[in-house]
Amino acid sequence: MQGQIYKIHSDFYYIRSNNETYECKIREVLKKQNKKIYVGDFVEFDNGYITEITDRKNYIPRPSVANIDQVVIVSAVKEPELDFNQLNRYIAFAEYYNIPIKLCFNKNDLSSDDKLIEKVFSIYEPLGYDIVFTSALEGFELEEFKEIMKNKLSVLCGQSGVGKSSLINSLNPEFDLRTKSVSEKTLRGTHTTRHCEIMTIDNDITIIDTPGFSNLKFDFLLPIDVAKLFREFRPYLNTCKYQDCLHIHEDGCSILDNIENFSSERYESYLEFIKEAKEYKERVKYQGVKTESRFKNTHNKTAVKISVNKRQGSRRTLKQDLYKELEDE
Ligand SMILES: Nc1nc2c(ncn2[C@@H]2O[C@H](COP(=O)(O)OP(=O)(O)O)[C@@H](O)[C@H]2O)c(=O)[nH]1
Ligand SMILES: [Mg+2]
Ligand SMILES: [Zn+2]
Repeated sequence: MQGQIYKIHSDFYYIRSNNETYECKIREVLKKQNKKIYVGDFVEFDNGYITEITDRKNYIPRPSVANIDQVVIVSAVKEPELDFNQLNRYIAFAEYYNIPIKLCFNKNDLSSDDKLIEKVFSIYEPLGYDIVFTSALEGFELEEFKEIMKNKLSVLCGQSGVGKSSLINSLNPEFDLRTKSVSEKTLRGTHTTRHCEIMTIDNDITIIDTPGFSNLKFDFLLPIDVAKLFREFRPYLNTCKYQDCLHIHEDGCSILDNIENFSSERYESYLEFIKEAKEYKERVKYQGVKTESRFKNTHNKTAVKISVNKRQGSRRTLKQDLYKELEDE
């Protein structure tokens, strides 16, 4: 039989297949091959055992989810204040994993600041991301929100307190996720860490509610690859005078020459991410591991490969997941 993993709990895998759910374990062979199963994976199973994992169309390593149709990034226009840099970070991560992006700006009832709305549109609309301004509380644009969620498996991400759970509740009145005020959250310092799970909101809307990508630093890729995560830079990337141009202060840089075409918020985020990637490169150099070794294209991005036996530390990082992915290939 075939189905999709919607929840994983220690050694148990929960599968949805033709509107039925099944609890399965994983076959020894698969375990030995060290194949990790993600929520969202399509699998074959038989008699309570998963026998095969279908190739993924995409995935995010942490939280481990696969076969996502879109990442919906939720921000609030107020409470908490809209943080463009954080938003650009989420966007760049989703770009890195090659997953379509939609932007939702919630709590629109709290702001009568048209300038902010104009600014959001002027920055993000030209990039081609669909935008909705919602109020889960007052019911603004919830139909539009529902429309972008239809017939898709969406990963909903965004800072705590922006209204993700409230938006999910608004999609289906029968749903009653717990929502908490921002102050309640900070008081208790809670991070409502739950297992990530595919929620079926109704027949045609499925959602994974997560705080987002757990490592939001760009400390796993080379500086030269950061610009590719910015859609608006892509057309210029091969036209700089120097091939290794990082578009910071170089001569003949076509991004700097056209800087007025880009929003200052976006360019500032770029500089910040570049800094993180540079720190990563320094660290790699310092550890004496091969930096230049093998370049390989994954999802159209270049990643540096480091030999397995030179890896350090036990904590799994995005970086390691990336290496894992390269090795699997
Ligand atoms: N004013 C206003 N408050 C909202 C809106 N959406 C959510 N909230 C409130 O913001 C707080 C956080 O919401 P919640 O859904 O738990 O956010 P999450 O952490 O992103 O899941 C709660 O007190 C909600 O009642 C909205 O559209 N307008
Ligand atoms: Mg929530
Ligand atoms: Zn340049």
